[in-house]
Amino acid sequence: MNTVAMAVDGEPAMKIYDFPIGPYPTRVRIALAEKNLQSRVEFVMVDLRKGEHKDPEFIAGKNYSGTVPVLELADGTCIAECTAITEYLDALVGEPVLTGSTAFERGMIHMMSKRAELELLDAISVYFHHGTPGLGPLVEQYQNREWGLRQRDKALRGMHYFDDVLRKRAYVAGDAFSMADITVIAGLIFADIVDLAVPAECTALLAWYERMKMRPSVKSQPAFVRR
Ligand SMILES: N[C@@H](CCC(=O)N[C@@H](CS)C(=O)NCC(=O)O)C(=O)O
Repeated sequence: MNTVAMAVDGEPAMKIYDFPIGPYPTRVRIALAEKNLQSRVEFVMVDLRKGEHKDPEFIAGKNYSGTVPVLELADGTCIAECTAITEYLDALVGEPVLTGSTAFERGMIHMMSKRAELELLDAISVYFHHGTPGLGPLVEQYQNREWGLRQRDKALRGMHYFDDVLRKRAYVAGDAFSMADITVIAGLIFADIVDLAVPAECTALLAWYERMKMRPSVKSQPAFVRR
């Protein structure tokens, strides 16, 4: 692991254990950019290709699940899971609100973000790890290709679902950008990595994605810049 960036404005530094082009870390990177909090964090690179996220030290000290991103607070407390990290960051700074203000918004955003994980992002992740060489033989010690291919098909169904949603509203969970949009964006970043094209008939999803890629918080991400 090596530190690749550090900028602190007098506030206690938080750390993000990160793999900059990874779809899940990109969720937190977008949230940080939306909230203008990048200068409050130090990014620590965890090289997934070398299996650094499976080091016993990382698992014991940072994240039992052996994944990134992880947010480490100044007192050493580690918060894993993109949804939890986004909720923490959202509560730190007022605007823009990413996880909802009213009970209705919070419920909708949490549901749609979870659905974006279940039906799209996590499904593509399983396809990546099981239906493709994934992170290579050092990391992928068990693969079940059939399970991977089923999850790829599930993700394609998920794309149709989100296309349908976006025919009815401007954003995934309502009429404002939210954590749910960020989760679908990460799903489409991952789809691109595994060469899973969004079906051409999903025109609302494709048009929404083009709009999302114009947001400064999105287009500045290494996942896009490297292309
Ligand atoms: N549920 C976790 C998933 C995180 C995740 O899968 N991150 C990827 C990075 S793109 C990872 O660490 N993959 C490595 C692996 O699963 O071996 C979250 O929301 O943070």
